[in-house]
Amino acid sequence: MSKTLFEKIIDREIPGEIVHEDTHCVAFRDINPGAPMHILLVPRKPMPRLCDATAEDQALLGHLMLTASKIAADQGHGEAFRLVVNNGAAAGQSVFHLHLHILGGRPLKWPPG
Ligand code: DGP
Repeated sequence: MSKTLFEKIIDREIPGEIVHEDTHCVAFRDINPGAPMHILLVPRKPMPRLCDATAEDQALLGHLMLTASKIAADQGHGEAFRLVVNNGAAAGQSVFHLHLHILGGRPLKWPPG
């Protein structure tokens, strides 16, 4: 199977401004930021959508949440940030490799559009 765009960033085949990496995940700045802090956190394990995760992925998903919080803090926005997972095209997902959007650095309205 061909690599997803995000696997290519993880593997340094295409450029990405990486802000964090560990054995389970990689984080890099969104190419089209919707906020002063807009980082994408992706698991190294390719998984198209959150709804494709299984019980086997429980620890990985927990790791992503904790890592997202740490990244927000490292970026100076640990007290006010938003995590977004778009699941499926109708929910706005355009890259089918699970990713958490980490947004912050400006007031964020609710609900999102
Ligand atoms: P989503 O719509 O939830 O699947 O989010 C995909 C995000 O990926 C979107 O906010 C824009 C971002 N993106 C698309 N192509 C690239 C790229 O080549 N590099 C980076 N850093 N981000 C990208």
